[in-house]
Amino acid sequence: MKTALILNGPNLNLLGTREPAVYGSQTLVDVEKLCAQACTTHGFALDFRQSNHEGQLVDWLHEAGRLHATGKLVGVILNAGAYTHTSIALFDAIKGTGISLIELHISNVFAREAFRHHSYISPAAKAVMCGLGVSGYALAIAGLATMQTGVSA
Ligand code: CA2
Repeated sequence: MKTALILNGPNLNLLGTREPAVYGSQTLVDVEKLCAQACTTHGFALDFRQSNHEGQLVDWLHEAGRLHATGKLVGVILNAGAYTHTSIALFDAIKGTGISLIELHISNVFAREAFRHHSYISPAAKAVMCGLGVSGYALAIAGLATMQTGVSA
């Protein structure tokens, strides 16, 4: 069974506790449950993580690259939070790994402040998804299945 690695960046541990009009009322634990269900549907093992630290996310992307090399990784879904808009280090960590990586945002970043319109992640991602709320995570897992086989369950 291949693993879907879901990485969440800074402040996403606060999901469901503030700004419900932007991010909804579900917590990160709820999102993990939703991802577990989607992974069961598609026959993937789930590895779900969150960190507020850029270097930790870089280390996890390196780990994903090593897992990809063994053929045991179906892909990565990355919500890098605000690091999306600032981090060349995350771009460098993804670039050249060959990982199927989907960049995900809960909110529609293009309908928000101008500083959220640029992403350092997008040029290194296979796909980008935003504005679908937390259900975007389940849709992105379906997207990994489609990328793998060309067909979604
Ligand atoms: O829409 C997204 O998923 C974002 O990646 C979320 C980031 C933001 O900086 C990006 O521009 C778009 C912020 C995550 C902060 O999450 C919170 C959740 C609840 C309460 C406070 C922060």
